[in-house]
Amino acid sequence: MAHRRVQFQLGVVLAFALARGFVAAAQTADQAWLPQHHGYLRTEIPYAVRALGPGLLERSAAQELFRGIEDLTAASSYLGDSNLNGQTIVGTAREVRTAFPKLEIPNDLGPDEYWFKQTQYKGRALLVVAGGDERGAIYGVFSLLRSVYLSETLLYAGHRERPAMPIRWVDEWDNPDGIVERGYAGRSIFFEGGNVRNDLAPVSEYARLLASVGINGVNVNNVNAAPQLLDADHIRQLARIADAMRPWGVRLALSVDVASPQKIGGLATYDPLDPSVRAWWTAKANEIFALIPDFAGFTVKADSEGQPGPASYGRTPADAANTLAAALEPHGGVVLYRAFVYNHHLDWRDPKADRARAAYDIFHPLDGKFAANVVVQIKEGPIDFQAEEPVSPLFAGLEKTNAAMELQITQEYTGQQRHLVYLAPMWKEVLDFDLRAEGRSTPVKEIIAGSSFKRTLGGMVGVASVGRDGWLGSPLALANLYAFGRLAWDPNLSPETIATEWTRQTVSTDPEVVGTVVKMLMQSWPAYVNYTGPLGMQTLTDITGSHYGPNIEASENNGWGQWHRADHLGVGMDRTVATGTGFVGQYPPDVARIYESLATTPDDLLTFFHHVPYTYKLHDGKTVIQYIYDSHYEGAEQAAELGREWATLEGKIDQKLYQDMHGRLVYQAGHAVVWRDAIVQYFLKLSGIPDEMGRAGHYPGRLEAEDAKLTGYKIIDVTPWEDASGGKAVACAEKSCTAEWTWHGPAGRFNIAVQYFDLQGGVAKFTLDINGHPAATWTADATLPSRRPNGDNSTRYTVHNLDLKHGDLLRIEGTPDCPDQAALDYIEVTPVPPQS
Ligand code: GCW
Repeated sequence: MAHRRVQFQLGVVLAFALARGFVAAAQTADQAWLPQHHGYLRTEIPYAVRALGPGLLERSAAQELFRGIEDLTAASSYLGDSNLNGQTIVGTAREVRTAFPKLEIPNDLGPDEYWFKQTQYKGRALLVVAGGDERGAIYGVFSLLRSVYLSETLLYAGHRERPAMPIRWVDEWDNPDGIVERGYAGRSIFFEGGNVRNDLAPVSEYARLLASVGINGVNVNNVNAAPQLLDADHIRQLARIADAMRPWGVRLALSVDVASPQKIGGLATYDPLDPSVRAWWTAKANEIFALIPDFAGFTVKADSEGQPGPASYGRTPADAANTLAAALEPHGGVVLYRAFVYNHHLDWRDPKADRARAAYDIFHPLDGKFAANVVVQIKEGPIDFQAEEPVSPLFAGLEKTNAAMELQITQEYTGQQRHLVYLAPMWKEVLDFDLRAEGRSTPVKEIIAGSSFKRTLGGMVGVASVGRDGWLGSPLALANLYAFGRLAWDPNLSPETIATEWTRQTVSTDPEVVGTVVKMLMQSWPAYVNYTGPLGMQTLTDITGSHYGPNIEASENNGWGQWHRADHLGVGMDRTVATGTGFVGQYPPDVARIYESLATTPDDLLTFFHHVPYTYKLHDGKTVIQYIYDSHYEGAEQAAELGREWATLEGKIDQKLYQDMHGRLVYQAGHAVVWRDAIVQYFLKLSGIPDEMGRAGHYPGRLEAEDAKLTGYKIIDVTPWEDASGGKAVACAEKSCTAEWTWHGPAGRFNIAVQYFDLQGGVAKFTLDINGHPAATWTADATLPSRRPNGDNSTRYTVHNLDLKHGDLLRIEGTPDCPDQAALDYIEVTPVPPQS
């Protein structure tokens, strides 16, 4: 009998595995962190797995558990084991109690909560996974597998967990045409050509991946919402997405344009207080829920960056949110209304104007006016997902309103997945930050979980913007998606613990490998802050364009308000109450006191709160300008170190993974030098204060392209000037061009780094030759932002171990591929250290 059951179960699994094999050609959850076929453990888990109830979610839970056991134990060689006498069951707590009345199980499991334990029942082994509801059963299964895989000893002791907060969503900024806003991993997994894609297998896999870390909702479309998604035909299409995610307990949510009643409904108005508008939303919600009964709700971006909003009618965000909320309420849906509302036409000449103030100024006065099923979704910082910002004061400014924290998993301002930046340490700082509302301890994690102000709703929303290219493009960037889910489940986990869990599941269990990868992950965010914009200056990037390479003045003299106010004497924005914009006064007094005073403001946020001269001394006595120089040299060195650490893993990890990340880290080290040089030379020129260490403005071994003997190449000014060494480069408008230098240094062995601009839209070719002998040939085939040479696309290619002697001719030949003009900035000749 037992034997037959196993055979049956294996049949189910086999069918499932075959289906997965089909998916595997495309994109599967296993590519991220779910273990596959490790054959890692000889576990004592009874093999006969069954779900107690008939529900869809429980079926997924049971299948996942069986599949996991098979993976973990290399099942085929394990069938004869006596453990087959026992059984493993998955169900809701209620079902477990009915099936095993004598079993002691917790009687108070809440929604999404789980408990698992391996015990004996009537003399046979019994492993129970019980959920407070079906979703809890799924989470229990993933947690059980993870703990077995990570060799945690939870199985026999019994283990119970519940999520810290009810809303654990990801937002995708996908447009119906298949383009993902701020996505760096290819096209949408949801949409193409204006419609939902036919093949939703990757969507199911994504839901499975999300469920494995407890994420329970996905908002599938861009917050700059396309209104047509709410027409009848598209709602039918969207129902297919909901169907694909439902088996994993992941609910669908949608971004809506508040002007939809007018844009697609044919009404003359979208005034949220107009009865016809309210009726329209009610009918629309009914239509959605008829096809998607577990629809999660709406996300709203209104009166922000050109999106229509209630302000057009003199109405408030609460008016708009409550109209939508009333339509969703009878069905159990929620409204996530984004606090990212600000005027992007600010007057930059006004010293009191301050974008950072906007969210609090607009939403705090509305506290208490939002319906019970509205959640105000607040970006973690007051500006916009910068590499470093203070915590938004609005978390403390809404005591009678549900709040969720929005953060970005996709690395818009943090290297766009081309740079390794593990963001969990930054998120953790925000979660742990104690805002001291009402003069008591109110860390952000407790506010958004609802406990600080006794709210029942709240949570975390991560903008993931995944795509078809390995979910996030870079394999190590997936640690961010994993960390988001884990922190939303339990914000008390440490970033290091999470990184360790992820690495062990994804890369290797070899302690040496784990140690190296975790170290790299933990170093990566501080490194990025160092080379992009320290002391609270925000990411010093092209804020009106790519948000990627260095462009220091892009933030200034425009209405977007991401100002750092650098001039020839100093840098920073005075946001104090006494003399500045008053932003500091939005924090509760205990925190405001710290930021109001220069003496107590932490160095890493100094210029966010204060305008200081370059000669101002930080807490350790170093001047601001010297810190700018030092941190950039240190940051670039830290980026190079990441690559060196990864190099120690060759042969110890999957070769494909090794190669993929190796290429990315080499690129990152080169781009960190671009960042370093841009910011250092900019502030050197602006301040006129030399670097005590003598590095700024001096580049040993660097031979500028504009100083070379040029054939065909013409000298160009690069914009912004700081993105090229000395502000100049050369570009080729001929079939091919050359730049030639004579080596005047000593004889020896050298590395030659070639700094060129890899423009979009063409694949230029480069050759380096020495005395007419080719030393290296490569193509500029990366996909980087911008079609003009600048810091977005300035790229470094290094040729190693070349023997040079005095008088040698070093020549670069560039072959353009329109519009890529094989532009060149410099070459840099560095002696190879004797030991290598
Ligand atoms: O960070 C900015 C992004 C926009 C985005 C906006 C927002 C979806 O540059 O691409 O728009 O934030 O969060 O609404």
